Amino acid sequence: MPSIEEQIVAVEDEIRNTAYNKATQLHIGRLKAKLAVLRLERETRAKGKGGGVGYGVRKSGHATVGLVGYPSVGKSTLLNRLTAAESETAAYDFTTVSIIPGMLRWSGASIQILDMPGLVPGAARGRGRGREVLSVVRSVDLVLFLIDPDHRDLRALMRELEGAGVRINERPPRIVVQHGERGGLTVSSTVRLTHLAGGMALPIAREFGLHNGSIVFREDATSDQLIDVLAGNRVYVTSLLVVNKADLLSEEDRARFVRECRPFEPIFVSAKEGQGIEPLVERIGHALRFIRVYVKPPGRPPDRDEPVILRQGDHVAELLRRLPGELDRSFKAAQIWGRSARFPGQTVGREHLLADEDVVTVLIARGSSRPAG
Ligand SMILES: Nc1nc2c(ncn2[C@@H]2O[C@H](COP(=O)(O)OP(=O)(O)OP(=O)(O)O)[C@@H](O)[C@H]2O)c(=O)[nH]1
Ligand SMILES: [Mg+2]
Repeated sequence: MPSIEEQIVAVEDEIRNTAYNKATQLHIGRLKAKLAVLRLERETRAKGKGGGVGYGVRKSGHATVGLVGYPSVGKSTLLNRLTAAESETAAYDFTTVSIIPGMLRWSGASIQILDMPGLVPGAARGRGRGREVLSVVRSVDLVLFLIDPDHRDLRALMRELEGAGVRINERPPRIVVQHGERGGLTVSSTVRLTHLAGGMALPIAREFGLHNGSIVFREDATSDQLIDVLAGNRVYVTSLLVVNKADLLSEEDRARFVRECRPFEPIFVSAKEGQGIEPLVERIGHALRFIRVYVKPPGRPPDRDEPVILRQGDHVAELLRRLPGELDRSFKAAQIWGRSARFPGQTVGREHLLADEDVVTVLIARGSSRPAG
């Protein structure tokens, strides 16, 4: 019986060597499902041996950003440039052997930046510190891919992450899978399926041992997306691409990077010389989709110096959780001024969606001890 690793390599080879067309579509979908199942198996075994979980970095700040790149591209130099951290840097590979955190401030938000050991192909199989790096990547809010003039293969870097169940700049597929006890498997969809038409979903589901239950497609998903949902342990992270050592690049070199990296829009920096750092920090802040909310105590002006930092998509409920005291229980209503308000001073409930630079007064129920700000 070949080992899991050998089986994975064999399936990967077969996928690579099968030309994709209408006739092989189903076969390839099934192979990909098989591969996903084998990888899940590998993860489970690694965890059992205690090799699964990484460094146990303590997350802090409003968001966490991971620096991901090949050895020697300048991750540690960049961390030191962005934060007060002092991570060792050197002109040889694998200088950094553990996760080094630093803190960056952006418009009142604290952003934790994690420097990591260099990533090399084969990381998911445990090469280098790959497994630990990948497990940390799974928990960050934003990945900064770092490449440089000598290490420019972004695709291979992304493939490493993808192989570990990380989905980059994608959103979770709109597919709902339910497991049942008996009665077979039903597939339905609210849209026309072009990739998985004609029962293509069934053999893929079977690879995952799903024989009873239902699959509902709410979008025209691909087999890869179905596999992601069936595998169930995928994480969806946003990423930015940084080209470091821009001090070594000519105008033509830069233009080539821009062409090679599409659809990414690379941010050129020189961590060593300090070029391009401010635009990078801006892009990080925007990618994290922070919003600033100013709390206004009743009858007093808002506190403009200390915004509460939330993320786009957050509601009054998330704001309440951030404020001191037992506001969640004594909350009656909120009054809103700003972009999310239909008119100044609109009264809203917990489910109100907040916008950047909103001013909010929290009203608490009569009988509660403290008027909340
Ligand atoms: N020319 C130039 N060299 C740089 C720049 N940033 C880093 N370097 C050099 O690149 C080498 C590697 O830098 P590190 O910051 O140690 O790289 P790393 O990505 O942390 O490397 P590992 O920890 O081994 O993965 C060092 O010699 C740095 O001085 C830059 O912007 N321009
Ligand atoms: Mg380093």
